[in-house]
Amino acid sequence: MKLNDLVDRVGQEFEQIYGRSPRWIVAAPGRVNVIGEHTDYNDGFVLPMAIDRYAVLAADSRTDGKNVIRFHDASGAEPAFINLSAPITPGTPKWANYPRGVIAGYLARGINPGGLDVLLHSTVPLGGGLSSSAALEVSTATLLENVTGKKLDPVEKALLCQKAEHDFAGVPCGIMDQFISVMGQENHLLLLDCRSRKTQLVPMDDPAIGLFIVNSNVRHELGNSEYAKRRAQCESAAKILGVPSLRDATAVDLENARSKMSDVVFRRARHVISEIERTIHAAEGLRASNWTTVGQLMYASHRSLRDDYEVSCRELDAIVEISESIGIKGGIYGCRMTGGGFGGCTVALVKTEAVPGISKKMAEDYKAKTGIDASMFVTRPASGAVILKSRRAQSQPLQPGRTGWDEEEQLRSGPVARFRGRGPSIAEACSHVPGGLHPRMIGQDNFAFAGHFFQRHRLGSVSPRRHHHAKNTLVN
Ligand code: GAF
Repeated sequence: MKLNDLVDRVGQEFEQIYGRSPRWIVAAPGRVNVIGEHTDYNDGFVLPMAIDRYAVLAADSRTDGKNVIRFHDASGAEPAFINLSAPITPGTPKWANYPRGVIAGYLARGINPGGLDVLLHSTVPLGGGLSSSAALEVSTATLLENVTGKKLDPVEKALLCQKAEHDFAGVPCGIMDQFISVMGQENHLLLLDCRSRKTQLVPMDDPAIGLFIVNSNVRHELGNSEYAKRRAQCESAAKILGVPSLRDATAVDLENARSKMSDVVFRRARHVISEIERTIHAAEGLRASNWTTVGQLMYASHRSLRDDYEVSCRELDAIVEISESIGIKGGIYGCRMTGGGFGGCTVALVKTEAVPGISKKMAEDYKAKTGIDASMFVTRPASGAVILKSRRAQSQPLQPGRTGWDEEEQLRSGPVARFRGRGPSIAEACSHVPGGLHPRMIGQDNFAFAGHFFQRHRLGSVSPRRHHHAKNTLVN
């Protein structure tokens, strides 16, 4: 479902449950990691992208003045009640521990949204390794920022969400999932250096190439405990090597220290060290549109995760084997498991024109090999967290020298963008833009457009921060 349609749907669902329209709507995406698996907690590189599957939250202030956030889930899960007047601790229902942890983080920074009625509708498959939990954390954070008008720096926001997962869900995850859900950009992968936390955008805008996701529809229970074990094994390898983290070791260092560690610890470290290198090469390959090389790196990553890191499973291996049998001739350059492992999804780099044939063959062969029906979809890099409806209920004209841009409710319908909410003068000005505001101007070009617009009308300049925010608030 397109994000616009999803927003309409969530608005209606909110009305059915709470009897009025929501005042705020936000969304945060799930992700797929193209390469760089189990490297984030080793200070390495990862190369994820946001996908067009979102955790959407619609909300309004409570009408009874209670200092409680009431969370309903459109899927029918047990509702949650979070009392803001008492210390927030993990509890039941368990799914609400993600929002609980995020709310606790914002309260600790003095950011308090007050009592709210909230509805969650998520299209990120649960347990599919596509970061449904990070999407829920980041959408909660985005909602609190929208409601209060107080925004954290994006890095701090992502780290707060990661801490929520550590402290409230008990999962010692790295930083990848929350970073990409906050910072994803349409048509780009994000090369994230997990040590410096610096990011580089890697364009992925060739319509002939897509990412094909196959959900194995299995989730083996081992996941969380094995994840923590892997982290501990990596730390022990780094200690033996005498380096702060595996990011600082080379394949030669590891080989030289082989006799000092167990075979298991050696193989864990070999995966991480080689995966960091593969990730850097894959980013170069993508920049050069060298799809064959990127595909080979993806297959190598899968082998390493399967044999050295031992986080794959029979079903994921089956999907990769089927992909190899389809091959480049059939439209698949490479394929690998994605996310923490032990079930969930694979990601393949494919020729988009070949997707119908690939889907058919994959469905048949996977069913024949495992007896399970796979789900699959093709996706392109989507945008990170987005505000879809903002807190300003009243419209106020813009004043010269002020932009107010980041508080606009921005909707797009049909071929021309419409802006409504706080700025009737923006709507008016949009209609003065020769030829109207074409959808292609949404995205990269809206910066230029915004600058042009504000200069034209002498309404003051738009600061880079507001430019950034304006981009993040656009609906695709
Ligand atoms: C999970 C974690 F949440 C991430 O931080 C990352 O470690 C990933 O597994 C493996 O690459 O998604």
